Amino acid sequence: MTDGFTMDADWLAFHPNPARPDFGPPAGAVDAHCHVFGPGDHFPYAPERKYTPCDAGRDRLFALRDFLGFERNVVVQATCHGTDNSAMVDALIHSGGKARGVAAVAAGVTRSEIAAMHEAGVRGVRFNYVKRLVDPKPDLLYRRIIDLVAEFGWHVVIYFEAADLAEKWDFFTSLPTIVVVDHMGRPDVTKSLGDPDFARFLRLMERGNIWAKVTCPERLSRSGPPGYDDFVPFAREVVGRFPDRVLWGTDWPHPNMAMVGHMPDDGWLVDMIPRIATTAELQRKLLVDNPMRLYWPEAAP
Ligand code: 0GY
Repeated sequence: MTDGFTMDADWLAFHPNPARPDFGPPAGAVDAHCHVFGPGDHFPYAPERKYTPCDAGRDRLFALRDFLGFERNVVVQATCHGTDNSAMVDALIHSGGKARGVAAVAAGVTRSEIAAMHEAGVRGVRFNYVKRLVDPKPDLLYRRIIDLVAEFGWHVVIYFEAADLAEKWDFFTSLPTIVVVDHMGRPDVTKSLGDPDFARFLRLMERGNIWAKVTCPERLSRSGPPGYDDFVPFAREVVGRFPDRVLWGTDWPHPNMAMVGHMPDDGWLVDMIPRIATTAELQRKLLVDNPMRLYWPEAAP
């Protein structure tokens, strides 16, 4: 590990030497949820952040992409960089067209700022409702942002806790764009598939414009690595029912895992894919067709 670390970090470092996965992703596979952080001395972390991640620059991300057998990345802005998207945009610009991005923007973002990010490869905006990560903001603020980004064909990524979906239901279902739910809306995977909170999330998915990332076993599982077995039925259910509106990603470099207490091996995460998407066709949709349609429609198969 050569990246430097910030002094006040409460990070766990990403796995320095992940296993080479047995599962070979199909040609053109996209890691559709990952991040870049810093390096902090070049791209400072946001003063209002709730955690400080380990530095994890673009070159490490691109090396991991190649090692795991993927061709493209979708780099998602995380709260520790606030609404300064410089590190993410820098990664897109240096990716040779192999990365697209999802930004977090301030209330006063301008049309020309959105246009510049679009030019760099940003295709979505993320609204984060997880209270341990952000202070709540009024829906009105988000509505203005949606009006701006919809003109560019961007979608909205939402991140929330399962228990908060009921309260946000009317707002989420009023959104006019494609809406991508991070980490399946964070189900409690110790419960059954019939749990009311998960049932509510599945009802949300029944709306044609809602997509989901079947991601983050390392955050959601209580049974833990290497198999994260309790996570699997939930992800498999979502992939099986909504095969054309699901995405997968590593979540590298797995920020804020100190609270969970372990750092996953990215090779093991890739080896979970055939347990979640159980046929070659489902795997192709999850890893290639769906993310290409959303992020590289001009090159989609
Ligand atoms: C993730 C999950 C987390 C962090 C963030 O924006 C963020 O800081 O999304 C988390 O702590 O659950 O997707 O990276």
